[in-house]
Amino acid sequence: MAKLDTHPTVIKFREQQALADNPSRQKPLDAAWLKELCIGAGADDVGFVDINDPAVDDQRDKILEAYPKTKAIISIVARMNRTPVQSTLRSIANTEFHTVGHEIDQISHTIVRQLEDLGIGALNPAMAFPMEMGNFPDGNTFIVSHKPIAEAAGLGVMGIHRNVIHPKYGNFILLGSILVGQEIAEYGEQLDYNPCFECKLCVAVCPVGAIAADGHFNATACLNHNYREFFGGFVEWAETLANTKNKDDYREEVSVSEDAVRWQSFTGGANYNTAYCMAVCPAGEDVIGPYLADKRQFLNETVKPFQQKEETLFITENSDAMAYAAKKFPHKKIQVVDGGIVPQSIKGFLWGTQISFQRKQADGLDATYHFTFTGEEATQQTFVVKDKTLSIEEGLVGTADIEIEIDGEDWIDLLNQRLNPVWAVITRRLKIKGDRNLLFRFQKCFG
Ligand code: B12
Ligand code: SF4
Repeated sequence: MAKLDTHPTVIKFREQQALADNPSRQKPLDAAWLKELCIGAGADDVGFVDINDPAVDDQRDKILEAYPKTKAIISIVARMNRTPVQSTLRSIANTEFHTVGHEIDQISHTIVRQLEDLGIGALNPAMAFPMEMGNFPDGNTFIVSHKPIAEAAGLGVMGIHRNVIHPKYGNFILLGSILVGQEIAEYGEQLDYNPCFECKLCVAVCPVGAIAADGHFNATACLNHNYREFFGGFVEWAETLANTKNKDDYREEVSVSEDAVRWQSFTGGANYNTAYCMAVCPAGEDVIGPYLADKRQFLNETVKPFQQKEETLFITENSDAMAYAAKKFPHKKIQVVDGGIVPQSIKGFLWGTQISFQRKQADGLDATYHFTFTGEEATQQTFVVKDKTLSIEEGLVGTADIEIEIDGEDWIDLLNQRLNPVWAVITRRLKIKGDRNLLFRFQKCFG
């Protein structure tokens, strides 16, 4: 091997390293310099978060798995244009979402390139898709959860609708995060107020009632309708395709226009069915003007068109969304769909139940369930449904109202309707001690 010290590559590399006056050589990195670099790359706002910030606690392991050298995180904000997001025509709003979504990925790419050229390691997980979809439906598919990072960086706070509201640009923003291999000299601080002023317009406009006035978010109501063209709807379509015998049989299940929508999603990127909560949010210094000027006019021009829109809503049978949509929006058509999150493992069952819990379906239920799963994923778990909330604890805790013992694989087969519950009881594959109706009520709590 040639002597490394005299190799032209090594000489040039060391010459570059010697440029000591460049702020990129400073350790920790100069915050003002880095901010300018990010704004220059196209970000509308930017903030920095220490990897040891408590706000990162629940995602630090995942972040370090993606990039073990992470010392800090850059949070990126890119603005969306309001008028297209406020259009009731989905193709217009989605063009804005896709354009700015790609922009975030491009901005993050440019920042990582510039840092890399300066010898600073950085990694940019996607703004949304592609994700680690192989984890679906048994766990989260995203690598970084951008919202808590943006909050910790001081770029905004989640409103009642769970979207981050920037103090100036309102919620008309998309977010990105870049993992950086060096410390940064100054980190952001959480805002000392929430730009959300609780007007509840997001609550009034969501067609599937995913947003409650008390801030509760029904994630699967949103997922099943809004993401119909994404993974949940795709899986259901593939199963329909497999189950139908011929063209006529298929057409009984799937209309030509649904196929046309699906074609568009495959070729041009999947479209969101709503985001009405974002469209109507008047929070933010640049946004609040029309609302303050004339609330009634704002309601008529910006909120009512979404409420009055005739459209198809995609809702699961056992969900809070079903009763809500039928009552509040009788002019909207409801299409009953299979649940988007049907677990394929016990791990997935424990994750998915927390997200798909339907609190109105659980009204009046006060019960402790002891589950003993045997087999490969053997575990004991206590589920308590009380006051319309669900809590899950490992082990058999407290006094059970019902005890269920079953092989984990059989349980998953039951949930996927591959195993008949009556047959499972007769063959003693499903052992139940206590009031069996409680199991029936339990199953109804998830949609
Ligand atoms: C999973 C996800 C969803 C899920 C869950 C939404 C949610 N509130 O978390 C669904 C499919 C419902 C969804 C819908 C939408 N999303 Co989305 N989504 C994400 C994603 C990938 C992660 C969100 C996250 O961190 N959740 C966890 C915590 C922080 O949020 P939370 O509200 O406290 O969590 C609750 C639920 O989400 C649930 N939960 C936790 N994990 C998961 C995972 C899944 C699959 C589900 C269904 C639920 C769920 O548990 C919590 C208890 O209620 C991010 C991209 C990313 N990588 O960060 C974009 C992101 C949050 N989405 C975004 C947008 C814009 C939307 C939509 C408007 C659709 C659209 N047109 O783009 C709607 C708005 C719905 C709403 N009011 O929240 C933006 C928000 C920008 C902003 N200003 O805040 C993000 C940040 C994408 C981006 N890069 O900009 N989304
Ligand atoms: S629409 Fe109103 S209540 Fe909903 S997030 Fe915006 S400011 Fe908050």
